[in-house]
Amino acid sequence: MRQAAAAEEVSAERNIVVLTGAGMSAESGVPTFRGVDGLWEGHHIEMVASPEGFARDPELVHRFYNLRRAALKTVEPNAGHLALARLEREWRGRFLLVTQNVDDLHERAGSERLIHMHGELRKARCECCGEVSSWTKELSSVTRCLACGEVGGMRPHIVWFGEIPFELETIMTALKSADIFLCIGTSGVVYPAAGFARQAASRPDCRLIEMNIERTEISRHFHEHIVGPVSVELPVLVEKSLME
Ligand code: BJW
Repeated sequence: MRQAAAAEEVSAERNIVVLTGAGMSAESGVPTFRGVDGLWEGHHIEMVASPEGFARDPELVHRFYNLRRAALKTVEPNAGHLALARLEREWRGRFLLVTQNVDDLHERAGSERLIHMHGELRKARCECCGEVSSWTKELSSVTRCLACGEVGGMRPHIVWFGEIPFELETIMTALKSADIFLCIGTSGVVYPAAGFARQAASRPDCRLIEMNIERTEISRHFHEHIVGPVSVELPVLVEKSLME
């Protein structure tokens, strides 16, 4: 692929919005959603990541998130996460990293200007009082809220199907003035994130770059495609982009 061409475009422009998906963390050992191992204990993601699924079987949903929260202790940021943190530090214009991922690998790599649009595994929310708190332990149907004391209202601070993702207004504003939209490791099937490329493309001068190991549902919207794993391709793109 045309790494050099993509890098030239990146360095020449000012405002960049980066969107990451599960492919970003795949090489760190965090499973993707729609790969060959896309089922969890035989359940489709919609069964365990929806308000209906939670109402039907809260303990199943808690177990799904408890296991994934615990698994965060066994994974580390990869070279791609580190490259994005470097891009943010050394970028001369406005920078915004939007992730669909609920792991904390971007922040552990050093990213700061970061939106978790689908929530965070290491946070919990009380449906009784609305308090959002850091959470590294297990959650269950009998967990007590540390803020209001109610039992039974605690849930993962995660955006499930049918719920509205976080900070959409900030994201849309950034996309409207983006000179570059870099989309990394997402299959482009879950909205509204899957629509960000079209939104960015509505600004005629915006360059759209997609990085993935394969073509996706939204590939047609992009001007450039970097085909390969993030741990290899992102450090190369960032290095070239930051060279004067
Ligand atoms: C690599 C790699 C490597 C691998 N290097 N690449 C019908 C039509 C249109 C929309 C809808 C519809 N019916 C319902 C909807 C809406 C629904 C939706 O989009 N559903 C679709 C499935 C059809 N969306 C919603 O409900 C959202 N809310 C909403 O729409 O609210 C209404 C509203 C919005 C805006 C304004 C007003 C109202 C909420 C979506 C919540 C998504 N939640 C999940 C689970 C929770 C988080 C969790 O538990 O972890 O979020 S679903 C799951 O999918 C997760 C992910 O963030 C999300 C996206 O997945 P992602 O990241 O793309 O992963 P994969 O596995 O699909 O792809 C990985 C990619 O990486 C692949 O392409 C690989 O090739 C690549 N790759 N290794 C580079 N090394």
